[in-house]
Amino acid sequence: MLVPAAPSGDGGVETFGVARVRNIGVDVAVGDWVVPSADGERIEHILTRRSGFVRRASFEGARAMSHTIAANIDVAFLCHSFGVPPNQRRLERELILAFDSGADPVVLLTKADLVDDPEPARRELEEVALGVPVLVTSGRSADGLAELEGYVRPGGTVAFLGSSGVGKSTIVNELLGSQLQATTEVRGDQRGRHTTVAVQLLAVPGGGWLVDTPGVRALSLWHSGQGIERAFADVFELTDDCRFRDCKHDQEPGCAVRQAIEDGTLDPD
Ligand SMILES: Nc1nc2c(ncn2[C@@H]2O[C@H](COP(=O)(O)OP(=O)(O)OP(=O)(O)O)[C@@H](O)[C@H]2O)c(=O)[nH]1
Ligand SMILES: [Mg+2]
Ligand SMILES: [Zn+2]
Repeated sequence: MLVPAAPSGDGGVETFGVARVRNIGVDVAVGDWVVPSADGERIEHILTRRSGFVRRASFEGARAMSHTIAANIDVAFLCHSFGVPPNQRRLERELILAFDSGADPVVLLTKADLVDDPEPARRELEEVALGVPVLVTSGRSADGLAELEGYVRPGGTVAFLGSSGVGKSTIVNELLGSQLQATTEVRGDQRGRHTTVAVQLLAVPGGGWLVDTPGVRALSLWHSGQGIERAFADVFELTDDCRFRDCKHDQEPGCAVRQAIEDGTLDPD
């Protein structure tokens, strides 16, 4: 469950005696830094999080439980595709969530190769972007990728958020320089297929970390009894119904996410 902290060079040495969590456990999230026990079997201590993306987890009694899906994110790329009309409302909700998380948001307009003039859509998102940079990029033509690389710094963590099919994993692969993350053709209506179904922490060869996430349909605001909280919806809600708590939504029996994709009940938008 634990992986060494140092991603590069010598096969991954635990330089400072801390490791980074790749899998979601009971009290840890993807991106957490932890101190493992000497035998590496247990977590002795979880380092204080600098930032966290939170979602509502299952209701226990009348109480909504929150659950951190990614921790210690420095920069959150809010990904929107030129393949669909710009969605200002969605971006507004994403910005609230990102600011809440403690990460610095950056808006990413993907698939620039699909349009002749990127300016109209870019301007529309910029109107509601509250001064956050709106970058134009294409994973296919590699336009704008150098600018993205500037956000990936040794020790820093960049997360990709956005609807299924906008091209998150394609850009992640470009930045990694390898096809680690699976990608799938979008449907005719530009909707994705939920190719990525679990949050993934990936080490960039030159230093730094990327977090690839499943496409989420909506980002909901919810009431916890202690105020309004903001959370991710859909894919993450389904994971509560998977048989195994640490389900990777791959080949596990009783996986609610795979089932919903097969049934067509998971809205890919
Ligand atoms: N034209 C064009 N197509 C792209 C670009 N980037 C990705 N695609 C295509 O869009 C489809 C979806 O890309 P993915 O990278 O799987 O999208 P994703 O956001 O990771 O989707 P989920 O994992 O389902 O959330 C694939 O067929 C990609 O080849 C791009 O810059 N231009
Ligand atoms: Mg993906
Ligand atoms: Zn599952």
